[in-house]
Amino acid sequence: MLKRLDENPLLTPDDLSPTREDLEVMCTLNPAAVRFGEEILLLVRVGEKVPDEPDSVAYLYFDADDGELKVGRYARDDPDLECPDGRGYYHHGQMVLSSMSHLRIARSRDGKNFTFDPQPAIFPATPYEAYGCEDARITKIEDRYYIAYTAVSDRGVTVALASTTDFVSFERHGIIFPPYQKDVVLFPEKVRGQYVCRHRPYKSEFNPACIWTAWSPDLYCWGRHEQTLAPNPGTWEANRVGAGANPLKTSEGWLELYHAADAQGRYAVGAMLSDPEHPERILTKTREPIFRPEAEYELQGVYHNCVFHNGLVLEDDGTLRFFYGAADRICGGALTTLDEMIAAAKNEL
Ligand code: MAN
Repeated sequence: MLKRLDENPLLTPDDLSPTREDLEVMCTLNPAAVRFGEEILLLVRVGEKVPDEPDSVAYLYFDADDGELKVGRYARDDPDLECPDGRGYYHHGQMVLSSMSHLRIARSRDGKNFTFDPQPAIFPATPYEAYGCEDARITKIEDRYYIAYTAVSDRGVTVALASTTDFVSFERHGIIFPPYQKDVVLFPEKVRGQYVCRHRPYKSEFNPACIWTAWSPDLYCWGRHEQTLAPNPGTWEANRVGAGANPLKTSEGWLELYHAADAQGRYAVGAMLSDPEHPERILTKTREPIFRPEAEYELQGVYHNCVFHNGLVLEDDGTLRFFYGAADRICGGALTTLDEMIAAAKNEL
């Protein structure tokens, strides 16, 4: 039902230059997506790193006091250093990321062939972004495009909001969710007089990572939080769930695609429909994933067995352009239709 594009991978680390000569691009992943006039825009997470050295591991961080990127290092043979997978290291239990991400636009006329802008769109600029800006979602609300993204630092994992009208200049609105939060996606219009979002608090010793719903009068202050979707033990969504791209208003309710990970950490995508007036209530959801890692570039990468979806474009003819990060390394795309995704959410396919 979701047909991978023949052009995949759409974007790879070879498609752009690093922001500094001493760095390299390690990954181009997890793209938000939007139609903007004649173009399809992706807002891609670009991870940069210090090239590998034999005796040490290096990490990048933005030093807000000095306003510049700096490099930290640990000796590879440090007994307190652990490397669980390609995403980062733990030193005395504290995580450092192997790459630092910024957000960059890639443009296309056909939704298949994309070219990166020469400069980043959103680059770490505050203490809350010291370790990077990750995994954006774009939602058009009235005449502005709002971008919710993950801001990572030693202050925790938070969610920041920015907006634009032209995808050239971006206004920052600060942190809208304190730690530990990810996967915030705004609904495109008010529901019963309030803005709505999904968000995803981290797991704790009491709870797994669930999708929540919150309400706001102004997009900045969020309240009336409720849990909407929890992981399902023993299934493809046993470990965690998180919102995908912008919800779409349909005749059957709000249609959303979301990500889930199983007990082994394999990421897949599901679909759900929620009540038009009460989006905190799910009407129906997929029993099985609608998209799971199958292609080589999804099975092998920085983080294996991963399809992470946060970009969706609905065309006037009902075509749905689905964009995703594969194995935390490259961007992919697939095509489906709105009708098929509604049928998938209702388990009718
Ligand atoms: C988390 C996020 C994503 C990433 C997946 C898999 O959900 O950090 O950015 O794609 O993990 O590593």
